Amino acid sequence: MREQHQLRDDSPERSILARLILPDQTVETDPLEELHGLAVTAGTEVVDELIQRRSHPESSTFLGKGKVEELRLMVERHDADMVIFDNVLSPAQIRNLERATKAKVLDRTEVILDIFAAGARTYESRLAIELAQLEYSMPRLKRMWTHLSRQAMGVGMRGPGEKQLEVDRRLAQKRIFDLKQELGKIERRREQQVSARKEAPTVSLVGYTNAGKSTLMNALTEANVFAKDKLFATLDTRTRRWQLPGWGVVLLSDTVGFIRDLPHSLVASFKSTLEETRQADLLLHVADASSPVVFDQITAVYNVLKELGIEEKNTLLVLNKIDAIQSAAVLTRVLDRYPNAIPVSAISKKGLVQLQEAVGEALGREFYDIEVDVHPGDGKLLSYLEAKGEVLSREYGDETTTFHLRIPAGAMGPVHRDAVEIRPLPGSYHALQRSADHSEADVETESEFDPTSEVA
Ligand SMILES: Nc1nc2c(ncn2[C@@H]2O[C@H](COP(=O)(O)OP(=O)(O)OP(=O)(O)O)[C@@H](O)[C@H]2O)c(=O)[nH]1
Ligand SMILES: [Mg+2]
Repeated sequence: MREQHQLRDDSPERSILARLILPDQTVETDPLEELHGLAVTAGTEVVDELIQRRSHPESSTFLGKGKVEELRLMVERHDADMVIFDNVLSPAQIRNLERATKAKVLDRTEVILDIFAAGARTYESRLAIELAQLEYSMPRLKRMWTHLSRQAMGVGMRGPGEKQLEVDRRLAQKRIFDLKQELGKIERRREQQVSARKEAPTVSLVGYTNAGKSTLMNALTEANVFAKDKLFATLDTRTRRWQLPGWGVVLLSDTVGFIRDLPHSLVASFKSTLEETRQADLLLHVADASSPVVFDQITAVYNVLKELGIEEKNTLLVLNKIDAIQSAAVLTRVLDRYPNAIPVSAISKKGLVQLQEAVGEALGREFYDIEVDVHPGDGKLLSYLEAKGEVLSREYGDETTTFHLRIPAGAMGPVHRDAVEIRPLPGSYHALQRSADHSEADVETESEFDPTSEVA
């Protein structure tokens, strides 16, 4: 037995997925699809699945007696290393199931924490995940110790005494305290940094994991952030400048995705990573409209936002992946429930113009449509115009360079001060929501991006 395991050292651990479905739960077409994604992301090979429908969990073993036996046989048949539950289990239930199945038993939270731990790259997110893991495992320390002593001394040996457990618990508490202090410091620093950087309105992408936030960020800003068909591909926040056509510059942030039943400790500890989101002027809630459980995912995201205390923020719902929707009825069903949502495809770029308009409208800022003459040598003003405004054309004269540009009213200060001449263009001073005209680039692409065509 032991030798077999050693032979397989390099190969992934073999997992069996399990889920208990209670009568009041709505269930996906494939109730284990998401857990399958999590298990694979965590690096295991899924070898079998088991589902039980039951009126309530069995208090000691979670599953009913017959199912536990079925699970044991499954583990034996596949020589599986672990069973992963889609539910949240008590430490005692895990212990009893491990005893009965002779395999490692993980619950949903542990797998999510594991994925975060493996993927965390920055100092900040490493601390956050360590804190979440410690807080989650504190009540489970006894079980962890049983594991360790079993490894060291073999099955059947007595576990560590209460004394050792107490020492251990105190160490963990001390570490939790230190981590909270350090994260608190980072959080305050972040808060200041983010608000100091606020030279432009900020928009933050939020949404269920794998909904396409990073892909949308790339499509909108050519940011080249990492996007992948993988749960929790993004764990840190990235901010990029986004030239909103006909509007000006905004800062767009992409951040970690949410998932249902996200451990509370994890949400809390990721507060500083989510600082951009907390301070954003507008949230773009990206949902995967092609998912059969899109409603549940939208609800799950609202729940996390609530937990972060930012559910009241100005939010636009973006229905992504409309290219992957098979029938028009599917999209209609979602739009019936969320009539203000904006259908897009980050991949085919359909609907992006409408999205940009909606964002401009939501941010509701007034802007000037002007011609400005600038000294060609005034490098400072030249780069200011490029940064703050949308340059529609440039003309190089002998004495001056003339820009046709749209620029937010609030950014006009340095222009008034340093430009040679400013000429407002007809109908120039207006808010975007009242404007029906678009820049040339907009008009060209708009017909291509009609979100309602091609969906059927
Ligand atoms: N068909 C289709 N697939 C898309 C679209 N947008 C994104 N995807 C795919 O969805 C998968 C997830 O995309 P990401 O952009 O990484 O998703 P995310 O929301 O950033 O996910 P996490 O960072 O893991 O939370 C990738 O395989 C993308 O190619 C879309 O509009 N249509
Ligand atoms: Mg991402």
